Amino acid sequence: MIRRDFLKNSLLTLPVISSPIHSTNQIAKLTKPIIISTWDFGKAANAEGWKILAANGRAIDAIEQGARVTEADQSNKTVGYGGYPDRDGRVTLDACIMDEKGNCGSVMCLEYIKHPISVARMVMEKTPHVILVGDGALQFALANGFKKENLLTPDSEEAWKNWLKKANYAPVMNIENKQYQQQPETGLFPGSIDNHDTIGMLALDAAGNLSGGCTTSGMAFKMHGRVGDSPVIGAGLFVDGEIGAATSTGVGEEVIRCVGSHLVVEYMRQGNSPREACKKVVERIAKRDPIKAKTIQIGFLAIDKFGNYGAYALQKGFSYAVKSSDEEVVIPGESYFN
Ligand code: SD4
Repeated sequence: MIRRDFLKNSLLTLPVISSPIHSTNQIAKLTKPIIISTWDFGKAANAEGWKILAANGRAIDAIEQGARVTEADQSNKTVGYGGYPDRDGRVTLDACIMDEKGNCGSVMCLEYIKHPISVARMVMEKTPHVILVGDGALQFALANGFKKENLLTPDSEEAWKNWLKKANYAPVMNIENKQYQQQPETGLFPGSIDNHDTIGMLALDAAGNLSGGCTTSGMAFKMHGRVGDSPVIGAGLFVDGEIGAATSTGVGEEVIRCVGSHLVVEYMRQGNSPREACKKVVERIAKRDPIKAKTIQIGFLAIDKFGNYGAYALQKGFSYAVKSSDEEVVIPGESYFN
């Protein structure tokens, strides 16, 4: 039998592999490449990542380049350059990146470097470690050619000085419900519901490989040294090339407590759709502390290895951006509380 016939015949005898069916009876379709990101501003980050994906590039490169757009955007007060400082006036950044093989890198409490996502990638690729923190992370970045820059913009400095007048340490994030919003005079979230948050990005490339990244300046006016979920592998980000990937935004402490992104991926492993998996984790958070859950925002975003995606948040106001060859959209996230 010539090789072509052999292949044809053996394919005929192979069991038919049906599309994966999630428990919602939603039939998964294969969408790749695709890139998704938290919040409305994820659209600009996706657009940059898409350039790489559309040219058959790697998901990990799309993530890094996409995240850099948000990190460089000084109008975004919770990521990178222009991010709000901690209560001592220091801008400390957290970021991590992960690929489909479980390779990952993270930096925590990194000062003076505009692109922590790229430092995280370098930790992943150039060291035997996963995490570098604080001064060690800075030394590593400088030794690898990153430039030391002042990241505190006049706007963010002014917001911090306003905050100092009362120094009200009650971090509340992105809650649309007025009753839970910080008052504008605290300076905590000027513009209130329009405050922007961490970017978490997930991408599936044309070769079917998944990667993710997450980058943030963390909670505004946090204690110096405080690190949230964003750079913690498993909490703010998790990628399993055989299943899917997830990322989070919101009050990091609560996400760390349940190792949220890893949990989302594990729920997907059990057959839940990305949306259902995110919802289950949000429900667990809400159940653990129902009173606190009313006062904070947490959102999860997930994608499976077929390119199906979904999200779920505690509160209204969460959104995410999607870019594939079929669509370029910003989608309002569903929420536990309405
Ligand atoms: C943190 N999760 O540092 C980050 C902040 C954030 O939406 O996501 N804001 O806890």
